[in-house]
Amino acid sequence: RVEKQTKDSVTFSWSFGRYQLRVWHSPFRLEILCEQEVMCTFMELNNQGTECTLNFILRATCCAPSGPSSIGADLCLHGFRHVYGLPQHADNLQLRDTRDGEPYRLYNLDVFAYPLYSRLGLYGSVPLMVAHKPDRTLGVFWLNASETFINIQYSDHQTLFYCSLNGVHSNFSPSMLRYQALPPLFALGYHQCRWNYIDEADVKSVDAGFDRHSIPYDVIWLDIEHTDGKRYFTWDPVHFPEPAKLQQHLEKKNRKLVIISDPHIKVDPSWSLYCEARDRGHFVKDREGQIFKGSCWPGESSYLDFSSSATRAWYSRCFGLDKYKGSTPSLFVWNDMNEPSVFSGPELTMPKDAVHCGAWEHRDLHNLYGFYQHMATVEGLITRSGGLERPFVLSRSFFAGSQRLGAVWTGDNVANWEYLKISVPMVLSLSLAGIAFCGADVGGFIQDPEPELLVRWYQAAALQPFFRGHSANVTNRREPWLFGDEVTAAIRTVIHQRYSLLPYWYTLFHQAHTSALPPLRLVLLNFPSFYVGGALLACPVTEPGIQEIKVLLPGSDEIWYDIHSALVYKGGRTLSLPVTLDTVSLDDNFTIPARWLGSLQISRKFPNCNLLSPQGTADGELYLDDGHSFRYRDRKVFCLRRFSMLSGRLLCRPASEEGTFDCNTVIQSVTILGVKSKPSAVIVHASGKEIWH
Ligand code: NBV
Repeated sequence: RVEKQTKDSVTFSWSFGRYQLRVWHSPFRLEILCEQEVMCTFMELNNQGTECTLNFILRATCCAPSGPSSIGADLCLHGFRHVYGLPQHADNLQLRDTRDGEPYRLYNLDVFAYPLYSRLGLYGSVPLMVAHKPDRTLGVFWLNASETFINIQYSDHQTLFYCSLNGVHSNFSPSMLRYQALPPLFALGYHQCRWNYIDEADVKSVDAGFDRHSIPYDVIWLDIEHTDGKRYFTWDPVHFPEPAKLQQHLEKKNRKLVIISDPHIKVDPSWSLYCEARDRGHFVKDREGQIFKGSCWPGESSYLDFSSSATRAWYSRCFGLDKYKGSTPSLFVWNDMNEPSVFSGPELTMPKDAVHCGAWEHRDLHNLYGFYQHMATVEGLITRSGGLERPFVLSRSFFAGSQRLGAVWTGDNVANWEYLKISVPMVLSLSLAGIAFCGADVGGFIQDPEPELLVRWYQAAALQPFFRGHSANVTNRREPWLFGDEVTAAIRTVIHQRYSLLPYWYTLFHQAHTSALPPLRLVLLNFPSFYVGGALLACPVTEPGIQEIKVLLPGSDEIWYDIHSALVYKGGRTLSLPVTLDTVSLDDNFTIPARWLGSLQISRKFPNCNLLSPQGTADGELYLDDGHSFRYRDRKVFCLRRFSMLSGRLLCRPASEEGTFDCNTVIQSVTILGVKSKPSAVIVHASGKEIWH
């Protein structure tokens, strides 16, 4: 409502006056206030005389056929000195002052072995910045999919952003930005990938290797060589003659196959899929109106125009079980090269003047190209199951909203310690920007990791949402059992630990799905520590030869338990924990705060239940459903339990009136930490009935 009007300004307010928007007419600027305090000012540069606030400056710098298409803005955030976000960059978590060099760039590009500590745009973009100061957090979201540059200037009182974008788009709607998709449970397990597993026998032998070494895993992946001449939706007839049988072989053990499907289509008039796409007008055009051609893995290729809903619908149908020969319901998909990568194009991507449906130039929607392929693939998998099953699709390129589609990863990293270290701020920055299902290739994609690095990478990645080992074609094989018993044992321990925490991860994804809170959360100013949910503090080892790790335990009133030793520590102090290769597993590297009832094991091999109770109280949730279908959503077939510990009583009760799911799960054991003296008796009740002493 209009709260106040003067000759210079008008003030609107909402939420009972808590928030206000004040518009000044000369010079024009906008102020956003919270509880009477100005948080940020838009167009403050117009107001030369006073301190800078938040400004957007419109500029026309580029003359496309459709006319000038550049827009600029600046804004000032008052009292904020820490700003995060704007993935994807291989850089520190906190955004830097850019006066010393280049601005941050958001322009989705295929950058092999990307340089570190760089503001160069990588595979995906989320134009969201989050600023934080005590008691206040503020987000700035710039909904535009064109090439974007952001300058940042910190001062004692404020942070100033300048954004400029080369283009104006979009037909993108904010409704696309809703919460994280709930992944199928298997997708939170461990994934084993390589460019490439050579043939069906190779896949089966790697699969058997996991069993032989008692290492759990859920998914094995096939890269581009599985196809017939890089024609996606086909199989190499020599190396993969019986793909459906291969999937059935895996499915018997409840394991899945993921195959790669890139957005470029081989120009091959003898291939029906190419002809269909060409004849139905599904390719991007060049500026002359001809089908755009560029080179990629198959040689001369054309690129599907995923910005067109008709093209997306056609592409989705290509995943139908009848159409995609050799596919079964246990096949899932990986979209790579979808920035898009064009080997013959400027900066290895599509020329900005290529033309999409509706006469949009590529420059206007560049950062959305991969998002739209991801969307079409997801729709394809959902449709394939008659709308019943949850999809799993990994995409290299992404935009704001990609969290609704599936997972992303940090692309072509290198097997060295610096890339392990940078993986932490990269996944935290993605999480902060809402892209919660993310991870980095374990071990580093390019080059060969030394065994110590490989182990440390497994230990760090097991604490990140998407957990996949992957390696390039020219690297040595690196299945977990190839480096001697000590390394195999360390990797086995850490993957087991991941599986024992799967119910926790799944519950965190349920929370992300319903409230948008990401599983990975920042511990401000405490790198490389981060929270996994509200309960775990993780501090991965990211340097070689480490014998001791220092962890700052947050919160002076908080009580922390070492997950391994159950030792109790008070927050607000820095702990030194001893570290060796074989003892450093997740156990040694993180502690659990007392407010959560930990790892209630629903699944597979490692039943346990930890109850963590400082001062006799603890509280937590557990979410369960069938792990794969939409029945949790459509028929409310799920179970959400709340566990609370108070005055020596542990209560387990439904946290939602709605769900009905007979999960047949029993709690096998309960561990209570922080008890001052040995209990004299333990009594267990079920439905009001005492059942055990
Ligand atoms: O398809 C091959 C690779 C893939 O393994 C990797 O994960 C992607 O990021 N792909 C890039 C293309 C070739 C990279 C040199």
